[in-house]
Amino acid sequence: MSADTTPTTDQLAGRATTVLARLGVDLDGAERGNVISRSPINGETLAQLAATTAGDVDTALTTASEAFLLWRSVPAPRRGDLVRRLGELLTEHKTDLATLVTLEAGKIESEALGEVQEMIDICDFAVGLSRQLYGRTMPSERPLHRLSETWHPLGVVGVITAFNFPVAVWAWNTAVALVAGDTVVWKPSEITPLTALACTALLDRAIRDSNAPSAIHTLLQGARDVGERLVDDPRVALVSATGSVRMGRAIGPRVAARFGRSLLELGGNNAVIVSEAADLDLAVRGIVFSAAGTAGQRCTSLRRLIVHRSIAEELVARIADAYRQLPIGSPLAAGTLVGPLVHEAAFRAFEEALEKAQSDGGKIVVGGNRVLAESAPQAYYVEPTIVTMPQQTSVVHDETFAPILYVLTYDTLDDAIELNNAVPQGLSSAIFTTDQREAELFMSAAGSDCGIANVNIGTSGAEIGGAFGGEKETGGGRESGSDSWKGYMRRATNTVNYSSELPLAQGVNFS
Ligand code: UN1
Repeated sequence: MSADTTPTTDQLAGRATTVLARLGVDLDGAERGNVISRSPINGETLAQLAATTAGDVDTALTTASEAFLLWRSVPAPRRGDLVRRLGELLTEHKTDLATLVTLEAGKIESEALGEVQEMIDICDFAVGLSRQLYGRTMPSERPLHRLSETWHPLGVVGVITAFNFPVAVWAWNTAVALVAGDTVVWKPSEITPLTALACTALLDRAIRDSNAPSAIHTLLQGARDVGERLVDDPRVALVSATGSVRMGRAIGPRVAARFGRSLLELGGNNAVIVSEAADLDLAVRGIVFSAAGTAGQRCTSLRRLIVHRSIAEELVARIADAYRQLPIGSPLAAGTLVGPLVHEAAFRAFEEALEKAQSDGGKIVVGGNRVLAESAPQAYYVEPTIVTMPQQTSVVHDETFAPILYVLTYDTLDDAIELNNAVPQGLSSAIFTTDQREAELFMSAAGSDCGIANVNIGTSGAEIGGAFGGEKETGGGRESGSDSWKGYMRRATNTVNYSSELPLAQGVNFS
């Protein structure tokens, strides 16, 4: 366990101010209000910022709508120039932005740097995309006719992001939306307002450097009411929201009621199947990173281990052994692998889930405790925990945003896949096996029902090149790579007649 868990508030706030200044944000001049940035490292306040008022949201949507009229006509490769510049600035300021992610979200240095790298990667991807917004040409059934499709910018995109990936998920949406010709209004988690200020300052610089219209991106700070305005306003063509299933349940129907588009990336309840044919060394490493990394606070975090009965004891013992050696503590301390939970409510959810699991017959193999409470009384550090469960009870069906790994055993691969699919969420999943038949079955139509189905890799840590998202209560949205860009554009089908006749489709005669 790391000792350095109690940097003083002055140290943390001072560090945040210095880093923010280098990123182009001056907190001294900012208005104070009730958006509070509290560092999970010691639970103390880093800064207090003013929330965006209802009037400001309205103004932002008006200017974003006006800017859209300009931006949509800028050639897509020129829009790519802006995103290239953003990628350059992110590369230049990678360490500072990562430090801010550590201070505000509690991520260890390597994971915070990885998150910023994910932003740089999506900028690269989006720049390439700016020359590849391809439509198709289809054979027309009529002579001397051409049938094709064109992709056009959609409008204002409202981006709502969560605390746990405070910068990368914004970048997935914003880089792609901007090359698609959309303008963006961003409502970040109210828990991470400083990282949002920093991202906005970098993008504003990129906008200035590339002479793009300034209102193509606006930051809106605040709580739920700010997000609700985006959800209900018909000027927002697409609401792309990352967060809990509860939040998605509120957003989806409201956006649909006004025929807006939504892209939802909600909760996961991700499982790994470990078969008899698994390379166990690989499995242990993959499982420990996915389940204990980020203190279990990724939507892709591993929550369920479905292991073949014959190897369950050995595998669980090996993972438990690795867990006992995980350094828990301040993410600023060198060597820490498990940082804090984000706040007290997350700790209460951890405790409650463990109580429920035990009353359902679960047995804690390792972990289960809060640590470092004396040196950091306002912060919530917990031991990554393994619980063996007699069956998949309701507590296992819930996503608890904390490092709890439930262990279930299976006898046949069909049973394992059934367990994998038996939860309401459908984000990420994986199998560890060296048997190709098992791997293929897991990825087949009769296999995992999740948006991500991996082989010999954990459930978290996806690359940006693939489409990211999942099925069922995860919300069905896809963002980041592959053809997710289509969600940010509208499609027009074009039929052109270059003959001197007017033949009707389907052979209809109307003469
Ligand atoms: C999230 O937790 O909301 O696959 C996103 C991963 C990261 C993204 C996670 N690339 O774990």
